[in-house]
Amino acid sequence: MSGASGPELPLLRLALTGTPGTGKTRLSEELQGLVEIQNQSILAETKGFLGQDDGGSKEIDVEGLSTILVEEWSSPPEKTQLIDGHLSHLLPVDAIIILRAHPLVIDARLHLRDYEEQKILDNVEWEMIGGPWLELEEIDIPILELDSGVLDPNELTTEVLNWLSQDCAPERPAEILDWLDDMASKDW
Ligand code: DAT
Repeated sequence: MSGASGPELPLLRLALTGTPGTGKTRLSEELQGLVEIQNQSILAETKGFLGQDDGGSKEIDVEGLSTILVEEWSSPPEKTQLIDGHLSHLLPVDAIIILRAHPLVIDARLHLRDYEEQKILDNVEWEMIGGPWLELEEIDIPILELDSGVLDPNELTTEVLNWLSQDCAPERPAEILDWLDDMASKDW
């Protein structure tokens, strides 16, 4: 859909969050041109909030970044913005899209990457226990949850655009995906 001029969308800043492997990058590519995509790590680096942790990997100071963004984002953007990043739901955004996928799907997708086993396991567990939802209990902004293990990128794009066109209604999913419940209810 790159470069297409799509439906009129509300001028909001949206987080596109989810466990690594849920398809944030892929969905961002689909939405490119319809909304302005920002990568959370690049945003953090530009603003000086991307540091080095002990293991040498890059770590975002989300609190520091949020503090300056609250001021910078005090008025609406000129174009609908989507901030792609697994911590983007912790930024001062107007609405959140959470991508989910069954832990077994995450496991398979991350094995195709150059990730260490422990990192894969940490991410699979994070997804299994509900991922970003655990950090959103106090937050009172619209949230859309989509399953990238079921919907292909094209279908996800349609869902996102429909939701935005309806001014982010409904504000919450009728039921949050619960992989543990799902597994418990299976007759093994
Ligand atoms: P993320 O950016 O959240 O880490 P990604 O966009 O790199 O995830 O996608 C991880 C892998 O999953 C990649 O191989 C593409 C595939 N993928 C992404 N979205 C998908 C979808 N809706 N259906 C099937 N596969 C998908």
